[in-house]
Amino acid sequence: MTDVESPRARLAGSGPADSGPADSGPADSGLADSGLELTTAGFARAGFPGPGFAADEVTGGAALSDRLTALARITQIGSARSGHDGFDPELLRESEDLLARAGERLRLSAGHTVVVLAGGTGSGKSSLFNRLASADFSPVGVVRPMTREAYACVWGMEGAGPLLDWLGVAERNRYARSSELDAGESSMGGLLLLDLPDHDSVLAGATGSVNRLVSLADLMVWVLDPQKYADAAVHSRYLVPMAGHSSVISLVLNQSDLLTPQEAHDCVEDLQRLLETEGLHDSQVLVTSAVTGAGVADLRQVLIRTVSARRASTARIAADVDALAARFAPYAGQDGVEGPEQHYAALVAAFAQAAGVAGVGRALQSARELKAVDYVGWPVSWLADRLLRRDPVRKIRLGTLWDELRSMSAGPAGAHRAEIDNAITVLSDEIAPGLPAPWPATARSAARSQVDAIPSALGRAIADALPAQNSAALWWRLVAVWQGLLLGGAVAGLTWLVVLVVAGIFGALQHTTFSNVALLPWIAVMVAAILLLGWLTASGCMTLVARTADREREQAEQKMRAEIAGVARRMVLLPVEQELSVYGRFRDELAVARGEG
Ligand SMILES: Nc1nc2c(ncn2[C@@H]2O[C@H](COP(=O)(O)OP(=O)(O)OP(=O)(O)O)[C@@H](O)[C@H]2O)c(=O)[nH]1
Ligand SMILES: [Mg+2]
Repeated sequence: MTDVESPRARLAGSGPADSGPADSGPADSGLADSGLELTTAGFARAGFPGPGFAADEVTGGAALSDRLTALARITQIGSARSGHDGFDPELLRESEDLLARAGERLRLSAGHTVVVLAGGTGSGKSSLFNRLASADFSPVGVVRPMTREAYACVWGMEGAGPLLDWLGVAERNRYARSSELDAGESSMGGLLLLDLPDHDSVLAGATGSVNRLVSLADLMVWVLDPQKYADAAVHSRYLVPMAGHSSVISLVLNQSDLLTPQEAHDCVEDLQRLLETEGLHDSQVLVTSAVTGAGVADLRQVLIRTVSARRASTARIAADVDALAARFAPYAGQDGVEGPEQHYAALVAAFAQAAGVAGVGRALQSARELKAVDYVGWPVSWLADRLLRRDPVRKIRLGTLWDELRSMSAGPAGAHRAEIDNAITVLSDEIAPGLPAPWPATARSAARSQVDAIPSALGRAIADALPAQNSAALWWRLVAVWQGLLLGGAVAGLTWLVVLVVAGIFGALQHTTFSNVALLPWIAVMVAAILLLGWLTASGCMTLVARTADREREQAEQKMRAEIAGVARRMVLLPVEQELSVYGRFRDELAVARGEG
């Protein structure tokens, strides 16, 4: 490989165009020596930017594959949104028809025409393949069967990769033809010629694979040799099942150099008669010799006609894609869309309002304060309240408050549900007004997709934010002990006072330190001081309790709002964002389908 020519020159100049491929023997070494292997590997590495025709130059159609794929995607998006005020069902149906017409093959590569050489072993498929390619690409030999893997020669390799992958052609068996050095070959641009192993290896009698092969081929060339052209097994196993596709099947009677012209003529007539009885009315019969080259020009003409028919149908499909994409355009609108994020805060506030966060917070605060009174309150004033019947229902209120809290955490109901509905409607109205139909409606139904589950989710959000129970703080208990001691002291002082007074009246006083009447005012002052201290303790502690309860309310409200924000995001915002991203994807795919992507 010291004087390696450019791959293009190698490809164009290395073929047996002049000498013919006859008896060239196993060509492996020859191919390697000629640098053709190097060339193929080069294409594979470079993702086929190699020499030859760019398929889209020839047909304007390499991009058509992408456009068809994009059309398939927008049709899929539209089908999920058809119906009243949705995508036009007629447009969707026409689009599906076009995609079916174009088929998977065209979506893989619109710029290529697939021609398959099939037939029995030894009929001369590889020899004809090499003849047509003007190069020893596929080894020809005496070993039967010789060809064990498919070989491909592509006139215009660009964009053929996925198609070749789909056809199952190994990278080492892919060859490219250059156009520039072969005058007159530009009409073959986009041709992908396939040399298959013999029919028994490939088709193995399975009609499924026969159909698959026919469906992928724009033309199937069935190569027959003079000895076996009428072989009943071949006809009944392969040709008869393909009768429905006879317009894309050509038969080639090869090795005509072994026959006299009269014999060749008789064979052709006989073959045509056979085909007629088998229902292959539209199949063409050609006579060739891969050795002398006779009839190869006619075969080449058939290939050229197939290529231009494919180009014409590709051009028709491209025009149809243009027309359909234009009809999809009104669904894309002029501008992109802002996300719903900016309306999120308002939605959360409305949900918090509907769930009654402020009310729950106030109830929680009251419940804490009422509970604290039992511990830090001054029992004397509590007793006075009881006696004066000032707050007879306090205990009852405390009990019902927790019930209220529990019921609120079951979720908003009634009028509050209407508030939720309203908030969602406001959000969807604000994000979608600029969008063309059907997107405002689909965004709205995305926003409302989980509306029934929202009240209970809000209830759970509130329940999760509330303390498990209304339990007393440790310091409340300590103050309760202190208040108990003070109360005990006051009661003792009062008792002392009463005893002194009663005993003094009945003159039953003993002269002890505790029975000194002079102590009376001091005891009274002491009792008054204890009562005052109890009252001061109670009111000081209640101020502290109120402050703590207020902080607890704030914290609980914050937690509730955070949980509610999560519900709003999960159940409203995310579905809307997903729908808007589908809208964005629709616009992108439409741009590709219109050839702007
Ligand atoms: N005389 C004559 N011999 C031919 C012709 N075409 C092919 N041959 C010879 O027939 C033999 C088989 O040719 P191939 O091209 O390998 O046949 P094939 O159909 O590819 O065979 P498989 O790969 O085994 O399926 C070779 O020895 C060729 O030289 C022809 O037109 N005339
Ligand atoms: Mg072969």
